Amino acid sequence: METVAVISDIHGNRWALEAVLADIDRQGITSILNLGDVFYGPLDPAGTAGLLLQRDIPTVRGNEDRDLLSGEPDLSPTAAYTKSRLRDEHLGWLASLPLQLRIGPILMFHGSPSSDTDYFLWRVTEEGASPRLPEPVRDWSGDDSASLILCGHDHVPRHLTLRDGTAVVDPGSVGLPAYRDDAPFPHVMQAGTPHARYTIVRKSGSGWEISPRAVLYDQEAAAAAAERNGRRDWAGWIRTGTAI
Ligand SMILES: [Mn+2]
Repeated sequence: METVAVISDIHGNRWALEAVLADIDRQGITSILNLGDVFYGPLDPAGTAGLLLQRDIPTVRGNEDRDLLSGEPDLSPTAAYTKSRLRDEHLGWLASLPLQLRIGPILMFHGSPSSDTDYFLWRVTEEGASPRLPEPVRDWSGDDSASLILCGHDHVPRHLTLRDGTAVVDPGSVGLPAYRDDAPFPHVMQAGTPHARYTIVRKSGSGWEISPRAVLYDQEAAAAAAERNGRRDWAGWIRTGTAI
């Protein structure tokens, strides 16, 4: 696996996923890794499943994937919508996903090594989110032999090189470029543009070459779906890539 396309946080945005897969195919890249949060959202979960499950893509499970499986009687309206659109085979596929995967020198997880709801590369305080520096990240990664660590969940493309040379890559979000959240404190995460994001990682002699991609797609179609499903907040985030 010399060259790999890393995707994450599709969140049911079939329009964005279609554009990203076309961009990956155009470049002749055949290895894709997926960091989870695949279907949850007021968009097109079944269309997303249709596109994704026909390919054999190693995938880890995200927190929103877990919530869809929880059998929780009080699902949020958006989770209930998502679940109602998915077939048993889609939910079965979600249930089969591991929380972490190790593929050769690559370690992948959705949030952090210990939780699918941690941000690995961001710290959230009363003041909002701020980027973590390399050393705390190294201490937390807990795996000294991986030379490439892949993480998602925060929807903002970012990469770090740790002191021992380990590359940490967060590809950002394919389908939701910005959002607001209340836990553990109110904060905003935003990529700043509406593009569908993913990252190409290439093994080179001395390390990993990292190429973030920002792909144009029909974000208006996705935003309109969010509005039809009662989520004007999602529509705005999708249209602008900001959540202020
Ligand atoms: Mn997540």
